[in-house]
Amino acid sequence: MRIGMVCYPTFGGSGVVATELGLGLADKGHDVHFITYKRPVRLTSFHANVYFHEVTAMEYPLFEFAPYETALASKLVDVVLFEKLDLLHVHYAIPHAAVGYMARQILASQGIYIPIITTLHGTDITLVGNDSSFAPVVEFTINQSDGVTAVSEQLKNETISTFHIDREIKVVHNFIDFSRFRKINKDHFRKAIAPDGEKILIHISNFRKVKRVEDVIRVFEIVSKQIESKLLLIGDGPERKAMEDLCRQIGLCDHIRFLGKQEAVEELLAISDLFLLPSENESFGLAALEAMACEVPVISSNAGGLPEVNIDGQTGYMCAVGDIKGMAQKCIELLENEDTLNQFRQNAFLQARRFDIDQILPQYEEFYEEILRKSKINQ
Ligand code: GMT
Repeated sequence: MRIGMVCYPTFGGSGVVATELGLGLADKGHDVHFITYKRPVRLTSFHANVYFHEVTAMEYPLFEFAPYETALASKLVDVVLFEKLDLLHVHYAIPHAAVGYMARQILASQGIYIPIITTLHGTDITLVGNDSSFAPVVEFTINQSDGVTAVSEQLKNETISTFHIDREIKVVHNFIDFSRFRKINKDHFRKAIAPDGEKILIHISNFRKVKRVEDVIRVFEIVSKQIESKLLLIGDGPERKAMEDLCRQIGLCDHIRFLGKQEAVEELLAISDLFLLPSENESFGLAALEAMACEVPVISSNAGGLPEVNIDGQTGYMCAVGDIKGMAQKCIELLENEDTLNQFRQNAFLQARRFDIDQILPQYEEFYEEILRKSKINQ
C-alpha cells in the first residue's frame, strides 16, 4: 500500500505512534509518506520506503497566523496525486481530520477518491476537541472519516458520549517496539545518577497541566523521606519552570534532576525502579507502556485508559487522581520489598508484551484493507 501519514512531528504521543507505525509499515514493504511541518522526532535516519514531505505555510503580512491547514490540505492533494497514494491516515483529530476531509473533497472534484482514516489520541477529544471552539468541526470530520480508530476502549466510549458519532470506532491500542524498548545494561548511568545505590523514580511527559507533574514531585517528597532515592524528570513543557521552582522551595534540588527532552528514553528507563504517571487524564499512557517494556513498574492515577495498560497490584498500582499520599505509600511498599518489586518488574514486562508492535500493526493493516475495500465498493 502507499500510505500518507499525517501527524504532529513533536515529542507528543500521537506523533510517536504515527512515526513508529509508519516505520513498522515500511519495514513490511509499504510505502509510507509522512506529511507534516517538520521531520518527526522519531524519524531520525534513512529508512527504505519512507518519505517525508515538509509542509510550509507561506508568510504574508496580512496573516497574523500563517494558514497551516490550507497549506497542509494543498500538500496532501499534491502528494496523493503525485505519489498515487491509496489512503491517508491522519493522527489527532485537530486539525488533521478536517484537513483530510478538505483534501478528499478537492480530489473527489477531480474524480479521485482518497479514503481518510482518523486516529483519535486523547486530548483531541477530552481536553481540546470538546471545547466549543472546535467541537462542531471535530464531530463532523470524525463522522466524515472513512475509518476511525481510538487508542483505548475508554477513549472510544468517551468519544461516543461527548459527540454524536454515527461511525463505528475501532479500538487499536498503542504499541511498543521491543527491539528498542527493553531492559539494557546501563549501570554506568545508574552510578552517575545514584552513586550510593539510591532507588530511581522517573517521570516522562510534556509537562502540561494534565500530567500533574506537581503530584510527581509531592509523591517523591514523601518517598524520599523514607527511602534514599532520586527522581528523574524527562521532557519539557509549560509547567517546567514552576516545577523547578517547587523543587527549590522544598529543598530537593540535589535529588531531583530535570533532564529535558531526551531521544533515548529507553536508556533512562533501563536504570529506573518506578515510573510515575499521576495524570488528570490519559487516553492510554504510551509513556507507561514504554516503561513497562523496560521492566519498570508503574504508579499511576486510574484516569482514562490507564487501567487498560497498568494492572493494579500486578504491574504497578493505581490511585485516584490527586491521591499523593496513596501513590507515595505504594511506591514505598514496592521499593522496600525487593522480591515484590522484581515480581512487578516481570509482570510489567509480560503485560507490555500484549502490546507488541507485531500484534498491533497487523490490526492497522487489516483496517486499511477493510476501508479500501469498502471505499471501492462505494465508488
Ligand atoms: O500526552 C499528551 O499530552 C500527548 C498526547 C498526544 O496526542 O500527542 O498523547 C495522547 O496520545 C498518546 C498516544 O496515543 C496516548 O498514549 C496518551 O495517553 C494521550 N494523552 C492524553 O490523553 C493526555
